[in-house]
Amino acid sequence: MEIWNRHFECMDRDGIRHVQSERLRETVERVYFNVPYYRNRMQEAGLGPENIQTIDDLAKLPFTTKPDLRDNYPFGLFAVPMSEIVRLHASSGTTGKPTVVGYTRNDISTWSEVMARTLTSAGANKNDFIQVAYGYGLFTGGLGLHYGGEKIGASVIPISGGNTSRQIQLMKDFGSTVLACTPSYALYLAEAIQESGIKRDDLKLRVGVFGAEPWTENMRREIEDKLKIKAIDIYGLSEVIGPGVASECLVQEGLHINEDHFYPEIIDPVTLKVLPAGSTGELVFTTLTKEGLPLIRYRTRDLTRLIYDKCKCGRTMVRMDKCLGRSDDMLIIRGVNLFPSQVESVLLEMSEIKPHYLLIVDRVNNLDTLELKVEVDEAFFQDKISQLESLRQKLQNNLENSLGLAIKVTLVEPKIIERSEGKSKRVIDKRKF
Ligand code: DLL
Repeated sequence: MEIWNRHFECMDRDGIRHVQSERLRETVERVYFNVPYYRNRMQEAGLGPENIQTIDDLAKLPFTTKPDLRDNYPFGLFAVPMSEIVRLHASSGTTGKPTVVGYTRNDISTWSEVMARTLTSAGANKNDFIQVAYGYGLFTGGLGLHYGGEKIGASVIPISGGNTSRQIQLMKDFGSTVLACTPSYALYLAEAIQESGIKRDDLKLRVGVFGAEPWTENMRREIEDKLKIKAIDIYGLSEVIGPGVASECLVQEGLHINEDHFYPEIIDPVTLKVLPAGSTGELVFTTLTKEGLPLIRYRTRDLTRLIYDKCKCGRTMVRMDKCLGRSDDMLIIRGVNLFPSQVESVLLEMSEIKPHYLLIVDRVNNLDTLELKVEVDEAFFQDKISQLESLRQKLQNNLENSLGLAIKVTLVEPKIIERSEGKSKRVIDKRKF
């Protein structure tokens, strides 16, 4: 198994801590002297740069959140003059102003480096054809994969998201070997390929690098079976850099965090205390090398745990578990906590059902209600109404048994639920309207 940057990716733990401490000192100085917001926050806490000497001092510093970025919209947290910024990206989010991020030339080079690591850990190299079906534009997916692909010398196909029939045609004609897109779009493409009549043998696809949204192990299996490829999970967020924060290797046992650039902590989202190694909680990142938008203890809202054992691939970089939800995606239904990914996992256990679904939450007479609309497989949809009813009942029972929650199930015809070419939308919460 190839490793892009053996020096850092396989460094011993003492070495990595040393690098992190040194880079943290530089970052804290950078934000203290260049970003009034951070200087004020540190002064309020009675701290100066001299108080932060090693990674162990990090816990003294206050957290940064998405609302802090919004309050300083658009460029207020940048640590360099705009003349040094060579790229802007933004993520739209659900409410109000987008979150804006800026990169210096060095940041773009760091991003390409971590994306080169990501693609190499998925087994890609200069002989590959990478079909980048993540959206290009303000979203970081397209250009992130693009620069990483060029860095490893692969042939990059910047097709962007959507236009499914053209995706399939170019996949065949150009001989794409690596597919980069969201897992929900990968599944949509897999079904479209089956329907197009193109045989799997006509395609050279070998591996997929999928991320930007939560997806379960069952979903991975479904995509791997349908596309006959290895499906690799890649993670990142615009604020920290975009994709390239963490990625699985071919062992597929957790995502290696590029912790020489992004230092991870796990905190309890309620008490804000750092949790002991191995606990599940909210992931927090401090950037260690970023110039344009350095972030100190940025709360991602993503829930996961960290794995410090050495991986079979030889990399020593800490791994994060597959991230199955964000604290803000968690639904509370009649007091029961539920992540959409838990529902997805149950759906994928049943071959009669497709993992195309929508959860509709409402409140009727002060009581939360949850309805699941889900597609039935084409073959079963031809069945008698009585058979469909027993299928519906079976799914409802399975959901109740696994999740401890009564969910009203409505079966719908194949292809009714809107497909997504990027991040999928699984929940409509009418309580928020
Ligand atoms: O989604 C960056 C990205 C692009 C990652 C392409 C991977 C591939 P944002 O649009 O800022 O950036 O959204 C970041 O998406 O905080 C997570 O909640 C979620 N997310 C990203 N990757 C994963 C993943 C990009 N592999 C937010 N598993 C993050 C679960 C993910 N959730």
